[in-house]
Amino acid sequence: MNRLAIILAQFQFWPDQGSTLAGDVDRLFWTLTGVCGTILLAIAFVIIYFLAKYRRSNPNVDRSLGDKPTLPAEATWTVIPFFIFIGMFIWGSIIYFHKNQVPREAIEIEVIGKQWMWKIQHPEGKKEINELHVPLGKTIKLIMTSQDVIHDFGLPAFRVKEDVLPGRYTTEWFTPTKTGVFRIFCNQYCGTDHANMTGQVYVMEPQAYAAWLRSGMNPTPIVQAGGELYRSLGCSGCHEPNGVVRAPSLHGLFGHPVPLQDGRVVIADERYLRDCILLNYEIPASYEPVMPSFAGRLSEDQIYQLIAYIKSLAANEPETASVP
Ligand code: HEC
Ligand SMILES: [Cu+2]
Repeated sequence: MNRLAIILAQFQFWPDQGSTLAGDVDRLFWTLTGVCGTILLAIAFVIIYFLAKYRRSNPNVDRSLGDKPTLPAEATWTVIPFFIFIGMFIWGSIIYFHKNQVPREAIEIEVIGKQWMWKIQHPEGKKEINELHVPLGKTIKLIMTSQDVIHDFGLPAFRVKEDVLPGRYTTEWFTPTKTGVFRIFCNQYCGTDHANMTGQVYVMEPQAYAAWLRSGMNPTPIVQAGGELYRSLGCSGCHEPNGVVRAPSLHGLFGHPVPLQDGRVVIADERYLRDCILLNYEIPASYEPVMPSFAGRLSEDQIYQLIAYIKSLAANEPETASVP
């Protein structure tokens, strides 16, 4: 088949409903379309009707202004649509907030966009390009960044898309509800080959996914790779007990609030850890700003591995662990 034939064969008027979010988004979309379409048709009908009725050549109509008060009619056609549209706004907000609230229990998968491909890595270390294998019914959280320009990881069947930006992390999540092959698009124009920056999501039965993860080479799990970096880069020399300088312990740090020297308190999330390693502009209170910047020395993969390792330090910690 040539390219055009492939595109035509894959053409879908409406994407599959492949995630828990899809039904919610579609109900809202069709309601919006229905309400707006109805109003459009009603107004168009009235315009056409009056055009015909009050045409200049028709002498048999009453053209006087009349003396009925217009306020009740005007109030009605203002107040009723007001509540309809505010209602849809609230409905849309509920779905939006739900979409932006990442569930705690999720499989975290790394996504790196670059001109013009998607590089993906699973926690167990398995890598893939322009393909994403996920298990059915499990919540997947994608932690995404870009190596060059702004991209956008779009998964129409799951009704999620999110910009993928250089220098920071963005996330998106979904819970697939049916097995199959679904499409990945780059949804942000990113240069010449933007239109070819596509791929496939394979939603598999959990056992098949587990078998797929085990197939092929035996890669290093991300957390383990991060631990190795943590030692080889000398992070452990400062951050572990008896370090060469007074540095905060990273055990139990992730997900907790950190008081900073400038008085702010920030949550130690992926963004914070990334900026600590690369930018050194947020200094935790009561520490000297002596940590060297690692900007330019680490690949995106390595930064992600270090962060995954620091996250694992928090997960293994007892609940009582507090932030230094
Ligand atoms: C020379 C010692 C030293 C080295 C090497 C070092 N750090 Fe640090 N780090 C510090 C100090 C001191 C602070 C607190 C003051 C600051 O931010 O400069 C800190 C702060 C941090 C913080 C913020 C901690 C908090 O409690 O808010 C993180 C995260 C961090 N470092 C990660 C790393 C990682 C990852 C590496 C290795 C790539 C590393 N550090 C290497 C000394 C070091
Ligand atoms: Cu792109």
